[in-house]
Amino acid sequence: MDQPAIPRRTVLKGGTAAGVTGLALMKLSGPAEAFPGHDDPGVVIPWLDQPAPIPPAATDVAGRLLVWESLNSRLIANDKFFTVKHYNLPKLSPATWRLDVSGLVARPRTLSLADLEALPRRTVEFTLECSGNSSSPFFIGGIGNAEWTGASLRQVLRHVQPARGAVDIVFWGVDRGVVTVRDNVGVTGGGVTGAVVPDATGSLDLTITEQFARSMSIEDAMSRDNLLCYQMNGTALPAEHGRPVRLIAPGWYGVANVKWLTRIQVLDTRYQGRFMARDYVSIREQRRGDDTTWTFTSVTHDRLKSAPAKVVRHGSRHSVMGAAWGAPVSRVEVQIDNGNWRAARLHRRLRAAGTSARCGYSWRFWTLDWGRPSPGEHTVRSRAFDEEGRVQPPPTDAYLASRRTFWENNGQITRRVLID
Ligand SMILES: Nc1nc2c(c(=O)[nH]1)N[C@H]1C(S)=C(S)[C@@H](COP(=O)(O)O)O[C@H]1N2
Ligand SMILES: [Mo]
Repeated sequence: MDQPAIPRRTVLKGGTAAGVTGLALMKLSGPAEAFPGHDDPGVVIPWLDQPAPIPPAATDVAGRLLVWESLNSRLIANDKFFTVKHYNLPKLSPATWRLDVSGLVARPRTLSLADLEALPRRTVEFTLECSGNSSSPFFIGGIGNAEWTGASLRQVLRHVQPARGAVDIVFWGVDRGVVTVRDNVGVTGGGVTGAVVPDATGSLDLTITEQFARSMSIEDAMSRDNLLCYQMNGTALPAEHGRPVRLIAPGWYGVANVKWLTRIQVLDTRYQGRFMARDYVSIREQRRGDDTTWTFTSVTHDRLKSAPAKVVRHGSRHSVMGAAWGAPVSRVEVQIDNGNWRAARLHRRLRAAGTSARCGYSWRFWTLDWGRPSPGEHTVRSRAFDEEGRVQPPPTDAYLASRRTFWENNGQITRRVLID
């Protein structure tokens, strides 16, 4: 993979992470990780296919979605980082906050923020993407990249000593909301026993106030990169992003990264709450001979993906810049107007000087020199390859097309642009 020499001047211009709180003093240890290669920053040409406005039903859920054309540094500032919340926005006091770590453990513990801060701190750079990203016309910016700092989850779990038989770890947020479980127990008439009876309207729905929670197998939870995270890009975690402490599970889709953590519970059975077993579940249609079967799988790890971020004009020359993430990326190709796939130049993976951040979970930027495109409308499409040679699938890929839910869409993304 080519790793171009970048003049220092461009490095500073491209990589100053302008406006990133807490990063003002950050120096880059090498060539820019932003969009280098040109001495002038160029003129960004906005895509013709702009995302739809966030529908009213979703304005409380999703916010600050990434404007792809604005992407110019690898880290997204805290106040520009997309947010997703399904219930209320908790306001927790870091001073009185406590984390209860209990369940099937030998030594249950209650930890304060100071307790966590006293443990060795680790920083991981990780691209957080909502698994619903790219699945509706308004939701194409549910992604961001930051440096996350905190204590090792593995260390805390080892302290409490999960007992024999422990299989699942539940991460509870404090946020909660009223949810209705449809078709409760699925009984009609005679089979109803105990407390489960139809309400006055004859409905068997069960309405409860459920806390946000996600779980992980104990093996997954013990992965060395998981953090009980209290800092984002070098400053205290903002309220929207889970203050004072959230789980950061690098390599997992957004939903696994539980914000406003209040309790970690070790169980001897799989937890099957809303966000494990009912919501964020991919439903796929499978053909077996003449038969159709359905699979239901909870959203877990990220998938290999890329997106064109912007077209930039430098004089009469144009370039396409973009990002690739979700797996260790080995190369990216770009297709213009259904022409041949062309190799993009992958930018070097760099870590910010002065931090020990691991950056293996971070998106990588890429650039295609487009030369002098003809005036008129063009399509721009990218595809990423991982280190094992797997390719980001086209939307027509059979497995992708078998989904009947909108989670986990990692299909190739096509944008439209008008060159004048
Ligand atoms: N407690 C709690 N944690 C949560 C959520 C939530 O609603 N409540 N949303 C999840 C989802 S679906 C996503 S995509 C990410 C978004 O993280 P961010 O808001 O910091 O970008 O948070 C996850 N963690
Ligand atoms: Mo999400």
